[in-house]
Amino acid sequence: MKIERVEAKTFSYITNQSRDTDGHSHPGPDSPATTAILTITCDDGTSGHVIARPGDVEENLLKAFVRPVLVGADPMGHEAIWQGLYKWQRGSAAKLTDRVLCAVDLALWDLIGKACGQPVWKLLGGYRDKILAYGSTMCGDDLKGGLATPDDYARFAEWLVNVRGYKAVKLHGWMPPVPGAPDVRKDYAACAAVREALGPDIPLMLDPNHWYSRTDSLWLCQRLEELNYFWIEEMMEEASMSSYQWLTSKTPRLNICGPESMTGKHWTRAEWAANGACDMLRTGVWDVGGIGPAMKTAKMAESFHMSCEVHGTGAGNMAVVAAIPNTNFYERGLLHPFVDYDQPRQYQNRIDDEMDADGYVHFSQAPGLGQDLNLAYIEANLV
Ligand code: LLH
Ligand code: MG
Repeated sequence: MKIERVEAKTFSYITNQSRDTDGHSHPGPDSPATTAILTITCDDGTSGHVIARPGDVEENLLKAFVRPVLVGADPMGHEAIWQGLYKWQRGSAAKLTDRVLCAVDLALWDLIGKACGQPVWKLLGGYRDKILAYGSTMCGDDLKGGLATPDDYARFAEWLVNVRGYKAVKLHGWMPPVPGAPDVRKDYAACAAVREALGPDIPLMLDPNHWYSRTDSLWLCQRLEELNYFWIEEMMEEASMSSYQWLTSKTPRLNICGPESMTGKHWTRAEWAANGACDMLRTGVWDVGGIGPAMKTAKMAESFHMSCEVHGTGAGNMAVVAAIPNTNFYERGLLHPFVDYDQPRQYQNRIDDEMDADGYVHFSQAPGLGQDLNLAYIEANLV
């Protein structure tokens, strides 16, 4: 079995979510958007797909870096393929990003699963067939009845838990360019309002503005200790590992979770574990360059008796969460009172992460990554 073709197609769909000037998602009016599908096909016709941002699977990237490594290769050699791409990153003038590596790795794993007739999460370890999700809110906004006030967060958290069935909630605080953000005291007020609304026992987490100072971060963390929050993530620039060592040493009753967006894949995460810069490690397929480095992070974390909390949603992250023992939840979102998260997008027959009334996300038994894509819609809406 040999890889024969690697192709990307861009297509359009309608969404009611938009990104602000700092890249955070918010609800908006229905409007056209584009995304892409990357497909890897073998000589026997087996293929694997992944949905990716168009910029991560541009034709010039596929031509220059991806096809030279993949075409003619045995798809089962995913580590050899990943290493082949990784070794090319340094000389690629920063064009071959970790997100490109991730897109290729996910489509390849989807193909491997289909070739083996097995879901990817079972090939990776098959640790569990369901997990509790935490409801991960969008960042705060200034929309009336949205996520504009601490009370808005409290009312939405009540709905998430008491109506939709979530057993844990993570708040994303207010971040620029939302007027008045960042405001460490307002972030705290939202955390306090949600704790008050949900009672003392439900696990709560916070992902605030990513550029707080050490002193603002410590002030916030000490108050989250009093509110019995489970973890906080990315409250400072993650390039400064010593700031995280400093903060972790000062917050014995709050778990510091990271790094999320810091470059350096599993190697950076090993440095954080070895240097006491966090209590819980963080990985995510789109942050570290695919399933391979995310699994390496998780196994390394296990060796330090640390949990590895997986950043983000989607089929690739679900495969990792299902395969490993040392994680607490699946991150489901981003959620907002104005967005029906359970509704499939036009290019999906089914969302990847359906959740039952008890707050469990169940992992697909279908071969591959478990995405149920509407390929006819995609073909009919190519850009
Ligand atoms: O800044 C944001 O919009 C969120 O932090 C987002 O990146 C989200 O994916 C996240 O960090 N979740 O943990
Ligand atoms: Mg985060």
